[in-house]
Amino acid sequence: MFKQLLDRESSTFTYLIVDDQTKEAALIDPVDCQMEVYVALLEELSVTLKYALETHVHADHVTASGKLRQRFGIQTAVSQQCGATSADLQLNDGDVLKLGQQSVKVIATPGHTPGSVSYVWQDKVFTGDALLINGCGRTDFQGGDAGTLYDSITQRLFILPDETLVYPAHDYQGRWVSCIAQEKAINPRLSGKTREAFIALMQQLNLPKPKMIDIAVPANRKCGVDEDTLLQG
Ligand SMILES: N[C@@H](CCC(=O)N[C@@H](CS)C(=O)NCC(=O)O)C(=O)O
Ligand SMILES: [Fe+2]
Repeated sequence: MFKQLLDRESSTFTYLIVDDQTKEAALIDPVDCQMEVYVALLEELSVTLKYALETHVHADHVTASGKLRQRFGIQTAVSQQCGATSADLQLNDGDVLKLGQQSVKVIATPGHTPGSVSYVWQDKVFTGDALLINGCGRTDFQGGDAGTLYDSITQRLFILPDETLVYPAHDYQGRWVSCIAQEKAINPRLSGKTREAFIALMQQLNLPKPKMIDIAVPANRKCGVDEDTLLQG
């Protein structure tokens, strides 16, 4: 079972993945203000949430992972490189998380942030802000590095089977899904671009800072909840 959910405020996708045998589930990149949507969905589907998996410490919204932990006793997971020490699982490249007999594999895809990871499950890859549809995450804050992102995309993601479905953390233009072959062929940031050309392009983006960055980054290092609340929770 698989659901793609959208938080319209931040254009963030959240994914629910479920092992049909055991009904164990994980939410990838849950958003704080959508908490009640998740609670209702989990109940409706009669699934048991086991993990909240972050693709990175987000700059544009607060995660629901800490609230989900308080409510369901789940484990929160994020890359060890993120400095989010309150997360239960500190992930590294190659780690495998189990939902029943099914595996969710962690691939380190740094560059948007040093702790950005992608998750591979079945025929899908959840790329966070490493690879977006027809784009990629910006590299101008949170320790971002364009050369590193180019290497992650070309050496870690573009080696996946062409038909692998690409599910990003955001889309700002109403798109929902892509695949590796499509991104290799037509992603304007990457298709036919050398590493140097990609770095030059990323340096010229001049994007405005995300509105929530000063609130979201420190909150997300603590799974989106105040530590005191967490202790009481
Ligand atoms: N307008 C959005 C900007 C969000 C933003 O900068 N998103 C980051 C991901 S955290 C990004 O990499 N965007 C890529 C892009 O806009 O091309 C906000 O204020 O939240
Ligand atoms: Fe991001």
